[in-house]
Amino acid sequence: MEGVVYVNGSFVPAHEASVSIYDHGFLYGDGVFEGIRAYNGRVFRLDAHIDRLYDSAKAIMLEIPLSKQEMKESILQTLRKNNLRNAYIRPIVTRGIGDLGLDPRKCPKPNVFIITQEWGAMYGDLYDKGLTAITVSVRRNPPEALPPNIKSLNYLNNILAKIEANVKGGDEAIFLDVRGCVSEGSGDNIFVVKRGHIITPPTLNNLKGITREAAIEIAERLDIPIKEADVGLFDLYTADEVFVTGTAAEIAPIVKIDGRDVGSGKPGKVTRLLMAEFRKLTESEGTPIYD
Ligand code: PXG
Repeated sequence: MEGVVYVNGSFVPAHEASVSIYDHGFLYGDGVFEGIRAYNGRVFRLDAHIDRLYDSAKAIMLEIPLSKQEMKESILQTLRKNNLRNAYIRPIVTRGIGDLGLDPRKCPKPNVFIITQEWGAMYGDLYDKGLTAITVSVRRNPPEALPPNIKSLNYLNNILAKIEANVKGGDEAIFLDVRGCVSEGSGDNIFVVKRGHIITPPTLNNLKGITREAAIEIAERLDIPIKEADVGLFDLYTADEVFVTGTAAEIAPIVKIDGRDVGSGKPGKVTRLLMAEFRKLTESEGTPIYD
């Protein structure tokens, strides 16, 4: 915990920043967040992340006490205060302090935090070797209960999936939805490649990932056929390639699922091409942090 973090308009040493035990973000996971990356002095797809943060907040009737422009400026300022160029950025908006009841109307003032930290590759040498994945027994929250598109502070569904992958020896968990269709990873979206065609599940049962969107754009630009369609376990087990996308994970190859080799058991051609193109994108676009 180094540097400073943003707390409701002030900058506070990271090790001193705290939330009240009466904050409903702490008591109930009542709040929203984002995970954003900066590469080489530029914030990747900042506007898309801010739009998603405000959409998540709107879905839970949480009014963020900053305009989008103010939020954007506060994020850039936090990065500047910490002298960061390659960073992970975590804006968090909680319902704020209330009483021990659930009712959000008892919480008059949302709390806004922005944490930034130096950040490199999440999976280290696994980008070359590929990750192993486990399909987990816990199902992704159905949209009828808690829409996976709300990036809320309640990540227990994802944490249960991660625990199961950890216990069973997988680098990442793959969720199925309540129908048994493939949903997403614990913190990333999923794609399968079969005979040169890429398929990814529609975003009713998973988060509308910003890296997912970038991967789709890249595939379209390279004329690689790509479509959204339901994916089953059979499709996963018999795919030529599988990869996941996320702000933290970037684009990462999955080479083993539930003990079965994916294709050759090595990162495939399409995945490696998308990884290289994604790297070019993160290095060339984004909102500059410094003049
Ligand atoms: N699905 C879920 C459930 C996520 O949490 C993604 C997909 C990818 O979305 P983006 O927009 O980042 O391409 C996420 C990403 C982690 C971690 O430790 C991941 C996320 C949030 C917090 C931690 O891997 N979100």
